[in-house]
Amino acid sequence: MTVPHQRRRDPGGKVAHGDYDVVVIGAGFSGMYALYKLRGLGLRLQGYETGDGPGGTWYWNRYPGARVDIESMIYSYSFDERLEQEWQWPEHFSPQPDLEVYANYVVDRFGIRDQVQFETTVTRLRFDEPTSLWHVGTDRGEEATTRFVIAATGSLNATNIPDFKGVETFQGRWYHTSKWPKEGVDFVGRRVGIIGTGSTGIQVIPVVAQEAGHLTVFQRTANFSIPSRNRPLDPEYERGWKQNYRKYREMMKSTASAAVLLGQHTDRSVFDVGDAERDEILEQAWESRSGFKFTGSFKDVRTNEAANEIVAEFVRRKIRQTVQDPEVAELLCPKTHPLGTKRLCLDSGYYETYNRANVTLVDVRANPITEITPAGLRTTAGEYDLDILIYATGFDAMTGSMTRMNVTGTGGLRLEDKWVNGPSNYLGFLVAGFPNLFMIHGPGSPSVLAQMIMSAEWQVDWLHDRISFMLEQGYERVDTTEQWEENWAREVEAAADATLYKKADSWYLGANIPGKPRVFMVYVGGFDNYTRRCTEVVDNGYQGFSFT
Ligand code: N01
Repeated sequence: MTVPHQRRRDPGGKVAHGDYDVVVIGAGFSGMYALYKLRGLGLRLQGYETGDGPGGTWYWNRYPGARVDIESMIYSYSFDERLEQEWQWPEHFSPQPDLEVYANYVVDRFGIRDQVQFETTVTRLRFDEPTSLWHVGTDRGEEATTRFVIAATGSLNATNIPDFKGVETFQGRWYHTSKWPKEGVDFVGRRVGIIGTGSTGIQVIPVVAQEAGHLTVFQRTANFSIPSRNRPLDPEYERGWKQNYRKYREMMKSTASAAVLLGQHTDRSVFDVGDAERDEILEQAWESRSGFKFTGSFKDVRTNEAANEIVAEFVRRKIRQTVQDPEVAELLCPKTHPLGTKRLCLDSGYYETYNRANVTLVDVRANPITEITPAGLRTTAGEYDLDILIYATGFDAMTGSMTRMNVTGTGGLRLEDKWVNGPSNYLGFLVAGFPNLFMIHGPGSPSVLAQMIMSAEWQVDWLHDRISFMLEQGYERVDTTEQWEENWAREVEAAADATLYKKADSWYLGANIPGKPRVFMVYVGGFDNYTRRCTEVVDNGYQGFSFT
């Protein structure tokens, strides 16, 4: 449907078009699709992207070993059947370079590239009440006005470098994994240090270990990881997917994770089987080639602490069997949180890496890092001389990309002030006092706990329909209220309370950033329930939305 722009007027009757109808911030997988999809409404669209190319997460995280932990046949766009059929993934779990190539292919194939101004960061967003337009300022000193803003800014975009004393004094080279140089880094013969053993650390460590003269890993929290058993994509397997894509995509939509891992779902409890049978099931899942199939072996791993502990102990046994030095093995055994309550990692030879003579594991929980020095790093137990220091220290997740953008809503309300006690919003989309500003993968949506390409497509389609509705009805503004935000916060909290997630000091809770309010920021009730709730809200007469 094409909607003429003349429909929209300011309160005085003058046309208040703005420069654009929709500004999309970010050209990751969500932003790219938003620009494509909204074109169908005949709107004037503009994208902005900090990087010089598309891909978002898969543009920035180009550290060695970066790889998606969802199967490539699943982790891909579903909006165009020809794209599904013509694209060939070389590997079962795609490495970053393949995902970046895919992103570039998509922006060219669908004419999206010209809609994006690359190498441009949005540094300011201000809502102008008289005209109901957003003023968008960039680091190039430009300012544009637009009716709607879609913040496709990513859940894991705002880099976290811990506030160590002396970070800038280090005389060697240092990098955060998510701002990795395109030309790569030469580790040969170097003394390399890595801080962090989350999903990123666990991927980068085995690769760097193969090149470095010596690698020292500074671990604060041991994490659970299972082998990815990555391999070239089997042509037979690919054919099976391509023949059944429509059916599989529909199945994905009806799952909590927006991913279908064939044969994964079970109603079996850990306690329904005896020890020997349980071990056999876990052993098969461990050896299987389906990644997260392991956690799907039993239905209660995410919800029952005793069930979780049995599966966690299975993983610890694997670690003790793999790592030759018993002290190192023990240090690598996660004991601070239930399995899966921090992102479960998929690795390629992570635990085996600690059998190498050139790798040392340092416990910075027992002996915290006190200072970065010109020569390296100091902990309460000693000093480590380094040539290269890698921060695999994660992100100011879920909220950082929004609060760092300098966003001001109605009545001069600043987003970072509004969110001082946590990221209140409605359905993960809309923040009261910030009309016409929509988030994709916002806090309070399934975001990182569902397959993000499919959930982005679903969210964009949903927004498309809301914008279309507003244009048809001649509405200029949509907002929500604090009451509806509170209602949604209760639903998000209740979903988390039904699981073990809050038992970990994770970034899902904001626990990785000192001073950040502890609010569970991901809707863990499942993609299927989330989409049902959003649909219900609309069907019930746009509950919680106020249109002007
Ligand atoms: O970040 P993290 P990440 N002193 O926050 C440590 C996605 N992802 O980049 O656990 C010492 O998980 C911190 O220690 P602790 C995925 O969703 C996906 O690894 O806070 N250490 C932790 O070990 C993932 O969850 C893929 O005690 C400090 C590490 O740094 C998300 O991105 C691949 C410290 C940070 O881990 C983030 O993962 C990669 C300090 N002061 C990432 N501060 C795939 O698809 C922090 N740490 C496979």
